[in-house]
Formats: sequence, structure tokens, C-alpha cells
Amino acid sequence: MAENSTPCLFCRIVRREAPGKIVFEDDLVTAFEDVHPRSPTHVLIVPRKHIESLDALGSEDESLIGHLHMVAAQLARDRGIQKTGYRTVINTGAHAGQSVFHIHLHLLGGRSMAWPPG
Ligand code: DGP
Repeated sequence: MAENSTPCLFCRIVRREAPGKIVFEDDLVTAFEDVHPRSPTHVLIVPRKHIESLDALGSEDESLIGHLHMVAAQLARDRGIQKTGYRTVINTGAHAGQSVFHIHLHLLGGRSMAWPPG
């Protein structure tokens, strides 16, 4: 689904048309605090470009998806949570519980986590 055919919540946060606590931004990505944090650190790193999900990635997005992870690692270091560890997650589709169809990398940390996830 194209960004213009449906108002996308995360596109609106990126464009500052919807509220969001933005913690980092560059030419490619915006990172903001999750509105329902599941851990002391819970940041969403999203591409500025609208891409629905991991399943919708094109080969031209290969470096972009790497960049999301580089930003997550830097934010984790900025917060000192690399010392204890953290989790990065991309939910894709119904079984994974994806609820916002603009790809986003969750950065979760600041507490210990169980495995496997529920
Ligand atoms: P997922 O289930 O992987 O699609 O994660 C979507 C996340 O987005 C979820 O953790 C809650 C978060 N979220 C939903 N609506 C908003 C919003 O309006 N603002 C912010 N900051 N986060 C939101």
C-alpha cells in the first residue's frame, strides 16, 4: 500500500504531523520512543521512506535495513544498555503481531528478557 493511499501513522510522525518523542534523525531514518514501552528503553527506528514490512523490502533497500541496525546499536551505546544487552525486533505480519504497517525496528533494553518470545 502506498503512503499516499492511506494516512500512515509513522509517516506522519516522521513528518512531524503527529506527536512523537523523536530521539534521533538523519537523512534515512527517524527514531522515536514507543508510546507503549515494553522495557525501560523501547525505541522504534523507522525508515523515512514508507515500506510496509520486511516482506515488502526491495533489493534497493538492502543498505537501508542495515542502517536501521547501525542506528539501533548506536542508540543502545548512547544509553549504556550495550553493557547488559538488548534486543532488536522486527515484527512481520499477523502471527508476529505487526500492528503498524510501516517497517520499524524495536530496540528494547534495560531489563532482562525471556526467550523464546511469546
Ligand atoms: P508492532 O506491533 O511491531 O507493529 O509495533 C508497533 C509499535 O508501535 C507498538 O509497540 C506501539 C507503537 N505505537 C503505536 N502507535 C504509536 C504512536 O502513535 N506513537 C508511538 N510513539 N508509538 C506507537
